[in-house]
Amino acid sequence: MHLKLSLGALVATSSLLVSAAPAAESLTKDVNLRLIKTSESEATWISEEDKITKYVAKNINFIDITDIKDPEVLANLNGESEVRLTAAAAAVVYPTSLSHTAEANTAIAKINQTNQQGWLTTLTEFYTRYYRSATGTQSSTYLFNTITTIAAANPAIKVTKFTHSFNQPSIIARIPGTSTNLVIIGAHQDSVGSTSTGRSPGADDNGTGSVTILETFRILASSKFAPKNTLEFHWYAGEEGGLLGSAGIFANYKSTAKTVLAMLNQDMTGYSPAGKPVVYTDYTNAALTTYLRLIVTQYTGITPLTSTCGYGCSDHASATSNGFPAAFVHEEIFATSNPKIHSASDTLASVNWSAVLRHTKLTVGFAIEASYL
Ligand SMILES: *[C@@H]1O[C@H](CO)[C@@H](O)[C@@H](O)[C@H]1NC(C)=O
Ligand SMILES: *[C@@H]1O[C@H](CO)[C@@H](O)[C@H](O)[C@H]1NC(C)=O
Ligand SMILES: *[C@@H]1O[C@H](CO)[C@@H](O)[C@H](O)[C@H]1NC(C)=O
Repeated sequence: MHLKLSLGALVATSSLLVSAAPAAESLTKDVNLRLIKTSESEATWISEEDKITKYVAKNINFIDITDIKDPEVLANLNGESEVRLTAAAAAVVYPTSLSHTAEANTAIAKINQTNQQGWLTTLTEFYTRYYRSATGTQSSTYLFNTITTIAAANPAIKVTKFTHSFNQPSIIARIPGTSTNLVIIGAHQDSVGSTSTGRSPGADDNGTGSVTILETFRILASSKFAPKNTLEFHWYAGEEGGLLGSAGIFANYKSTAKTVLAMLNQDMTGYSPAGKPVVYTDYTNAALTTYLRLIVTQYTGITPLTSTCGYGCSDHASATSNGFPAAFVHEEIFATSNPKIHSASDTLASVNWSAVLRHTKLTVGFAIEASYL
């Protein structure tokens, strides 16, 4: 069943649409349908499996809004108004020069890619990290245990699972600061093949993002880095199902009035024929993105390219729609991005480790610089 509807009707009638389905559709199937958006103006009810075979496998981005109830967030997702930042986020002035380069360079010198290669090897050995699969739960447990072991270096760090309506939890590691204001660095942990049951090593998409932020976290944990702002590392579940994990977490942070000063999405970092990181300018915060460009240039020695990524492209969109400033740095321009993602060919062997290193450097730089905001 596909229903395309106008955006005005969407919020008011979304609960009616399921019952307005053709009589031939069984109730059981209706209950399992999901409402997805592929643009500000389009929404469609489809099955879980269709999300994978008709959208993910064809690289059509979407946001699953079935569980999003906040009218302000829905209005943002419908493009009905300019996204309003929370007051605390709007008050942030991002510096125009960097003042913690010595400290960041010391941390960057500790990057150890042997760790990243080991973690990514294990992540890609799960048959799939699809968020509704048994192996997707197991891969999340592996990640949680790995993060917990790393966190043991600093008893102040808390590692928690953030659970969702599906079995794979997101994971949050929190390094408390002297302020409760948050700086968040995220990547998604799940993978998907061309069907929900297909093999999906997901090495680059997005295993590389996961190990990029994991090594950053390891360096800060092992040095007992004590930030001013509280630093959180997020490994989102269910990104491939339409940004599900990040939507759940940022809805929770909005409803509990958390102050987020910056969110950096770090995703797909190991494929870079052009040899330059790319900063995306859509569904991101312009001031934070300018600051990110400064950080990328400083810590990689490369002026990043600029591009747009489209609607529902990745987890930064969830931060943005909930009123938090977000930025996204990616391995390549989307048009020439890794052709192997979402297939059995997205393997460890095709990961470009020098590109992962570059992204890890800028992530460490970002974590340290932004912790002083
Ligand atoms: C991994 O991250 C990308 C963004 O880099 C996001 O679009 C996800 O859906 C996932 N892979 C892709 C490009 O589909
Ligand atoms: C890098 O990590 C590996 C384990 O993953 C370890 O055996 C090795 O000693 C580390 N190298 C350095 C220079 O710390
Ligand atoms: C691997 O990444 C590096 C660093 O970004 C880049 O310069 C190089 O061209 C890439 N190699 C391939 C084969 O894509």
